[in-house]
Amino acid sequence: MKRSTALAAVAIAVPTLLATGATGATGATGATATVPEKAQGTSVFHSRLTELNDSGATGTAMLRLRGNELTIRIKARGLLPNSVHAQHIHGVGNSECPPPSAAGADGVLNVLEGVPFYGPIVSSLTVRGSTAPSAGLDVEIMPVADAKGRINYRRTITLPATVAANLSAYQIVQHGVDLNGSGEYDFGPGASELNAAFPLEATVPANCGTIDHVGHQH
Ligand SMILES: [Ca+2]
Ligand SMILES: [Cu+2]
Repeated sequence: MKRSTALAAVAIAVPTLLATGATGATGATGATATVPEKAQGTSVFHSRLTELNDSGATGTAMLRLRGNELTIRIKARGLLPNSVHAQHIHGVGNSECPPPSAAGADGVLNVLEGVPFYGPIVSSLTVRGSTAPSAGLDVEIMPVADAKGRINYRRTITLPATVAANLSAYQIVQHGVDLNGSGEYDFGPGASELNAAFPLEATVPANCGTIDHVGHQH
């Protein structure tokens, strides 16, 4: 329980660091602004999640957007089993995931080293409750991989209007990698650059995928 207590405590402190640039996001219970007639109908998107940090974690996401309402399904595998994995939509409208060289000399790509590429959190893909950027590391409501390292996630959320209007320029990122192969998150590889009370392993990105538009439905 010691570790989960630490994770919960840090979840309060870290989101402000992760959420820089995300001011103006409205979160799950955002405004019900009217959507222009031409924007009605459903847009369909796909994302292929490819590993970062040699995590072996891959996946696919299917996204259906109507106005600002997003139904997202993520199927991922190869994640650290029986462990929580924070996941988010990130971006600044640049449609980019970090290259291996972004990891720097130590070979480990931490969250901040990825931010110039995948951008800040714009929506937290929690299992319930808030989807605001400020919930970015609220591990109590983030998905937990099963005993085989799989996450099967589905939720309908409300996106900030600015994100919904340009969804194909954003990315999906899942976090948490057992860098030292110990079978759990621990402090062997060090503490998170976001907060020293948090294991680096719990916050490093495990995969990233750009969101690609595949069509419309009416
Ligand atoms: Ca470990
Ligand atoms: Cu993230």
